[in-house]
Order: sequence, then C-alpha cells, then structure tokens
Amino acid sequence: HVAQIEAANHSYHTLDAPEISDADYDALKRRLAALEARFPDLARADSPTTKIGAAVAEGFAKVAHEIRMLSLENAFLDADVADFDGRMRSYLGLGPEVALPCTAEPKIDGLSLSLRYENGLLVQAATRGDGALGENVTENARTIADIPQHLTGAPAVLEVRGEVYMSHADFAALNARQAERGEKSFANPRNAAAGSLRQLDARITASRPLKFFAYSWGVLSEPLSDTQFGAIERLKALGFQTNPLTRLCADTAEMLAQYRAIEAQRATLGYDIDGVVYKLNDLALQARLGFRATTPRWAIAHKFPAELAWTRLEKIEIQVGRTGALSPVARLAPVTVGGVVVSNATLHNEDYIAGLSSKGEVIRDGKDIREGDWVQVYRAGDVIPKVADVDLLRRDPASQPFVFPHLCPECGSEALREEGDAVRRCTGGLICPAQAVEKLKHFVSRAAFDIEGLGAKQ
Ligand code: JCF
Repeated sequence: HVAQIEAANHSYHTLDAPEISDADYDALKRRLAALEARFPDLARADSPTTKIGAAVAEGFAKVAHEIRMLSLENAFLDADVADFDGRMRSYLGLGPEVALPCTAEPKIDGLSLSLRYENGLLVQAATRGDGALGENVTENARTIADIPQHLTGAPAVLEVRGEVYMSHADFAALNARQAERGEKSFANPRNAAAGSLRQLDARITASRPLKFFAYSWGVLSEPLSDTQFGAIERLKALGFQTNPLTRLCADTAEMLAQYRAIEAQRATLGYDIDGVVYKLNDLALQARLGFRATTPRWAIAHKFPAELAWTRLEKIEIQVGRTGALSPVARLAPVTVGGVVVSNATLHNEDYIAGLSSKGEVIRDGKDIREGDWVQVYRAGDVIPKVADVDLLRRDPASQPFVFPHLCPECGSEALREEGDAVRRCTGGLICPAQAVEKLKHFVSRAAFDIEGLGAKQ
C-alpha cells in the first residue's frame, strides 16, 4: 500500500500525470490507515498517512551535507598550473622524476547538485548551498532525464555530485516560450538552470529542459575506484552522463594541451563552460593532500580569459525591425571574444550610443560611441555581443558624435521617439519594406502560428 500510494503521489504531484483515480487513491489511503490502526507495530514512520496533501510550499527543507560540497581554487595563467603541480609535489615530498597524472575536464557553468542513492534508489537530491547546508530538491531532480532514479551494481550508499545545466538551444527555446507567455525570461543558461531547479512546484521543473553531468562523489559505502579517471568511468557505467571531453593527462604539458583543445571547442559545445578542471588522478594521493578551508589541494579550475576584446568600430548601421524600431548595430573589425569571432555588436539604442542608460543615467562615464572609435566588445555565453567601453585616447580628434537618424533609413518616413520610450520608430508602417518583410517573416514563423501564444501575443 505504501509503495502504491507513493507511486500515485509521485505521478500526481511531480509528473502531473495521475495514474489512478482520486477515488481509488482515497480508498488505498483509507485501507492503509485501517491496517496501521490494527497493526501499529507494522506502521512505517514515513507512512503517507502521516503526510498532509502536497509538499508544503514554504521554501525547501535544508539538507546537511555529510561531506562538504567543495569549491575549487582558480588558476588563470599556465604558470599557475605549473605551480599547482609544484605545490602538490612539495606537499607530498615527491621529486620531479615522479609523474603526477591529472584528469582534465570542462568546467560546466551550471549549479552543483548532490544525489544520494541508497541500495540503488535515489533518495535525496540537494543543492550545494553554502557547501555545508543545501536545499532538498529531490522531487525536482527526479524530473531530470539525465538523473537515474535507480542504479544497478552501485555501492549501498553512494552520493553522486555533478552539475545541472541547460544547453544554449534549450535556453533560447525556453526564453522564446517564456516571452510568448508573457513570463520572465532568463539572463543566461546558468540562471535559467538555477531558476528551473529551484521551483517549489516540481511540475515546472519537469517542463524545463535540464541536463546533468556527474563529476564527483560524496559519501560512499565502498570506493568507486582507486583513481579519479576510474571513478568517472564507473559513474558512466552506472548510467550517468559524464563529460566526453574528460581526459587523463600525464603531466602539466598534456593538461595545458587539453585546456587549449577544450578552449578551441568552447563555442561549438552548445553549453556554457568557464574553464577546465584538473584533478590529481591517484585517489590515495588526493587523500594525503586533503583540503584547505573550502578547496581541495588536489584540484584546480583553470579559467578561460575574460570575454572582452578591443577592436575598431568601423561603422554604425541602423536596422529596422518588424515593429519599426530603429536598432543601431556596430560593424566591427573582426575580433575573437571568448573563442568566437565577433564582427557585429548591439548598440541597443540612441541613448546607449550617447552614454546614457534607458533610465537616463550616465553610463561608461558618459563617453559616447563614434564611428572609427576603438571599442571594448563584451560577450557572455549566448548573449549578443555588446560594445561596453570606448578608448578616448585612441579617438580621432577630428571625429564627430554619431547623429542618430530621424528618418527611416529603409523608407525615408519620419522616425519618431515617443516620450519615455528609448526606441525611435519608423512611422511608415507597411509602406516601409523593412517592416513589411519582417512582419511577413514573423507571420510565417512558428511563433506566430503557435496557438498557445494566441492572446498572449500582441
Ligand atoms: O564543472 C564544474 N562546474 C565542476 C565543479 C567540475 C568539477 O569536477 C568540480 C566542481 C566543483 C568541485 N569538482 C569539485 C571538487
């Protein structure tokens, strides 16, 4: 009865897909209560009869991590990685003749999660929180396809740790869906993943495209392996997704080579990473090295350089959108930003070019943006690159401030800016070829035909 009721609870509350009728559910629960009244010694402490309705909607219960969830020390330079190797050697009293192989894997930009399995069954999922105390998100984690609900051949107690993340494609589709429904969109895939996992209603989490990579472990009733690489392979064999770019490297040179290889693939991976994690492969040596306050001595995160670059702004062009909005775009001398060649960046609107925010506040210390300027380009994850700063020392003294057009560059109609609107708009309507084409494109797009979007849209 207990198992049947729990299964019914799960399909009803978590999956939003009831498998038995309400009447059958109530009958089951009454029969269980009657049995418990007759044989109180057999009643389970966690019986569904002791619980009231759905989970309480008052934040998440806290979970104490038996083994703290760690963060990683950062490295930025190749020399920092060589130092990491040197520090481990001196701590262990090992000379340069001994090899210290390490694993190298992409550092996923998501949020960490600890999954506890007992006798192969997923019994708890907890966020990292402050490392010592996390949030109980078990029901939400059960809705993630990459997270197995049961394992075969696993240690009796196994805590698997890893990263919950969202792919670029899923993030873009989610944001489009959110916009269509008039709901808030997310700034980046990391925020979208965190917001989706930390939902009090697991049915919302279930509707979000979350993924999971396993890369570590907490409490274990027996070791997974005697090496880091072996442990990851074991997690993979148990049914977890592990990052396919994980490699075992013989020395610092191979670690740096894998760093370059991962960096080169960064833009085409389809999900955000912010560096490469190296871990000493030998788990006995890991144990000897131990921890500082919050970070292990046997691991380090080699971060990618900031996604900023300087280049010349060759031209400012104005694009006209479906609604007639005039959007300024910077045409740039091509430059690599975070592993991607960028030759266009958004300038947002007229005020942004002039050095004002959409609320009229001074930005960039009031520096305006001009054609011919040297500009700093900023790119974060999937977001459209933007011009973040201007180098006044390299500005041509003969240059002039950009004059934002008051006529539509496509049809010549007047372009007006309404009081309180950051955007200037072409008044040409369907006379304007740009608006006509963009409207037609929108009309034939899936978004415009999405029945669910009707009413919410326009
Ligand atoms: O991908 C990550 N964000 C990531 C984080 C990968 C790892 O191997 C980690 C981590 C945080 C802590 N390992 C530890 C020990």
